[in-house]
Amino acid sequence: MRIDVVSIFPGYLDALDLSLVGKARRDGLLDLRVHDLRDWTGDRHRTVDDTPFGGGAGMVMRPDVWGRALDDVLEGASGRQVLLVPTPSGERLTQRTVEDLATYDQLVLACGRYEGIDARVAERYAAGGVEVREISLGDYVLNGGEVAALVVVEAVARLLPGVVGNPESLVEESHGAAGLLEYPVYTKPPTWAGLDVPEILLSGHHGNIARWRRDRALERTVQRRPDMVAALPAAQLDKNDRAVLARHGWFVPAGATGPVRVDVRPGRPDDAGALAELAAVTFPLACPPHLDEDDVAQFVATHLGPEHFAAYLADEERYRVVVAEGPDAPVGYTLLVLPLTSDEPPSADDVAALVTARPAAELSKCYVLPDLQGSGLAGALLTATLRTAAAHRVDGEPVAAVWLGTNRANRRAQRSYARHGFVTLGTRRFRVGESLEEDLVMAVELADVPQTTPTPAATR
Ligand code: JD8
Repeated sequence: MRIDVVSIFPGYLDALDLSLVGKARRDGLLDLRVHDLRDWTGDRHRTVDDTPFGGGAGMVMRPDVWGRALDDVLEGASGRQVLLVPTPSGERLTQRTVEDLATYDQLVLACGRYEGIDARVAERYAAGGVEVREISLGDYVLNGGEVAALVVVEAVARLLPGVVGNPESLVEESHGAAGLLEYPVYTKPPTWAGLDVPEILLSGHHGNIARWRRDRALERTVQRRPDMVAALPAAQLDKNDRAVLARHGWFVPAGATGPVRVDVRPGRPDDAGALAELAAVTFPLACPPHLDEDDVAQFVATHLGPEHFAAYLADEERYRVVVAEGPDAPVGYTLLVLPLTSDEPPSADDVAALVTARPAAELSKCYVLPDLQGSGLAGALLTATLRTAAAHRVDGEPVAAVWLGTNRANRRAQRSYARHGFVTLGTRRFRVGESLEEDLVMAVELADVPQTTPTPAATR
């Protein structure tokens, strides 16, 4: 590949004589030519700039000087060439851009200074059939294009065959094909400044080490670059990946291209309307098929309308609502019914006989939209809800247990509840409209529920 850099400060690019790029030039893997723009001036003062038309501060670089320089540099080069003009107003340079530029035969970098280059330069070459790309390093202002030229040359050169010793090392990099930030790296000594290298890296177990590294890369990306998480292809996320993302509030809906951020939070009064809409969709879906639609609709109208949610959200002594807020609307929710006294029995006698712990709260509703079932969201909602119950005090006593009724046929729900410590205590009769259903009664003692998300052993 040939790269030409034109600048009034050619010495700025001397750093490219060093390190891998310098070696690539000496090994003939890269033909890098740095040119002084003033070589194409014609006057005694080697003038490259003049005052801006329309007034204003500073100076603008003359088009005629740039034209002579770029004509010479672009001429005679064979193959695919592109004229790159660094500017704060350019398209953001990314690893995808760099990977594309690495496929060209010639890159020409026009490094401006002052207030920039006369706009007709880019216009004229584009009109003349030369591919022109205005690029920016990022949303901050530099004094010229040379730094961008250094970045482009190094970022492109290291992708050229033979430049980086072990091409393998290009694979797991930040912004690489995986779309993740890189994992933390360590070397000798195993203990430094009282800090140990993570044990797993000394284990020699390559599978565990690879998993640990991927988990750390996912965590870093979630913490530092949520925009990159949203862009992760769902097809590249395995079960473990999805579990790590779920622990950080990112879930992959069925059929979605990638993860979505879901914020699990306490309900607010203004959630009433949206929660009623969500309940009207989710409650029927959890009902067994034999249930009469009218009965289901009557139940929804009687218990899950906006006025009902407004009441639940307004009375925190009796009710607690936890909402899973998706990008545009709630995608899940739970409704806890709290005891008003420490010895208040569950509302139904058949349940009160089964759930003997006191104070006991009822997990009355726990629903997520179908495309998020199996994504880990129900689990996150349950964890937050059990924590809410555990933090509640009735007559100074912490809530000791949470019970729920779930339709005998709803195996998926029962498995999810069991994963959170719920055990089946028996059954109860549950009325939906005119139909009397049989529910399983499950309960969990909150003393057994860890109050903090267990930190996976591997991170220590
Ligand atoms: C080229 C002249 C300076 C810019 C007046 C300050 C890139 N990410 C980036 N930030 N800044 C640049 C950049 C700045 C340049 C030139 C690139 C040529 N300047 C100008 C406009 C405001 N001065 C850049 N890539």
